[in-house]
Amino acid sequence: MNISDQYSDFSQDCHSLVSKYLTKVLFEHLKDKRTNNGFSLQQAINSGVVNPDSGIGIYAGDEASYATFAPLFDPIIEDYHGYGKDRLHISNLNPEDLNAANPDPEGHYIISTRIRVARNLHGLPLGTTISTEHRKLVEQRVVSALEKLVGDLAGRYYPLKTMSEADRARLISDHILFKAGDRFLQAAGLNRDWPESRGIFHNNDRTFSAWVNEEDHLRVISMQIGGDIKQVFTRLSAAVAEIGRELEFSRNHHLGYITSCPTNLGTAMRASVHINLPKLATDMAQLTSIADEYHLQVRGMHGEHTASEGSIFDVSNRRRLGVTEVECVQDMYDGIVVLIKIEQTL
Ligand code: ADP
Ligand code: DAR
Repeated sequence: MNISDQYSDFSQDCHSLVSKYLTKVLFEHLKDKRTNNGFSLQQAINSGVVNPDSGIGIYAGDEASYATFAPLFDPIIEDYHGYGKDRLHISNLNPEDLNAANPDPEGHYIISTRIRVARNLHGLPLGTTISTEHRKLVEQRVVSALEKLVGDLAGRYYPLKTMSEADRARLISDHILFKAGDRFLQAAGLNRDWPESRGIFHNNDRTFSAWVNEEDHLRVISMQIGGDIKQVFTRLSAAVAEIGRELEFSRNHHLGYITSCPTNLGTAMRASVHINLPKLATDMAQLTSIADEYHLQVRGMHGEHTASEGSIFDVSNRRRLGVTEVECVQDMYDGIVVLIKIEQTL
């Protein structure tokens, strides 16, 4: 990565949070600081420098980054999450606390439901700066924990390096496998040594999967056809509890679970449905207004930075930090109930 030591003004058409808060004075104050893993400000902001269309434009290299570069991370976290630097983050993964009867039992609207959390191993650098040796150690520890899963979570690990093209295409088309990282992740250093020590684990009926060394050390994913959101959350919670018995995750009382990208801090959870809304699709202003009111994010169905296809949308919770996991799923659920009601009245 071509990391510059000189501050350069961000272009006028750059609206990222890093361009909003990284003044020349702050750059000069932070540019010679390093975390205990040697991670620098220049490495942290490189993605936002190289990609002026970034929304955020900054990644962490380790848990310490959020403290070492706090004068920059704190205002970005407050702006994105509405979460002040003195707040404490509380977790609650108990599905009994979720009020979510299937909002679409006949399957007229919801095609599939997916809930994922990100986790990083305590004491090891994040993907942006991790060495090949440490990345292999992450793979070994995570796969060892995944291979201890039993019952309906039991499955098999598929290293990307030895995966057949047919398997890869099948898993991507089933929305199970991650694609090689985009230009934002590339500029953040997250694609280094690709596909070394990357892979995917999934259970026999592909309702549970885990990504190893993509954007974070581990992504734990529960997914199934239809709108039984509570069942998907129950499976995710059980998997996270089982894996958490084997691995120590990086977290603290203020930021919750530590992630490479500050947008994922806290619960590190994205709960989404792929939902068909043919009438609302003709009124994107109304869809966007409801999404804003119910803290929802609307993406294309092939993942982040992809366009919607026809009237099928990926609708998920936007809040991740300062709310519990139950509240993340409740946010998505409550918004989906409203979207379906409005779709039915149009
Ligand atoms: P993230 O893992 O941060 O949620 P993306 O938005 O890129 O990342 O989604 C990753 C993959 O998961 C993509 O292939 C996307 O199509 C798929 N996906 C997301 N939500 C759903 C869903 N509700 N049903 C099926 N596939 C989904
Ligand atoms: N594209 C980067 C990251 C935004 C959040 N998405 C993640 N972490 N996958 C940006 O700054 O817009």
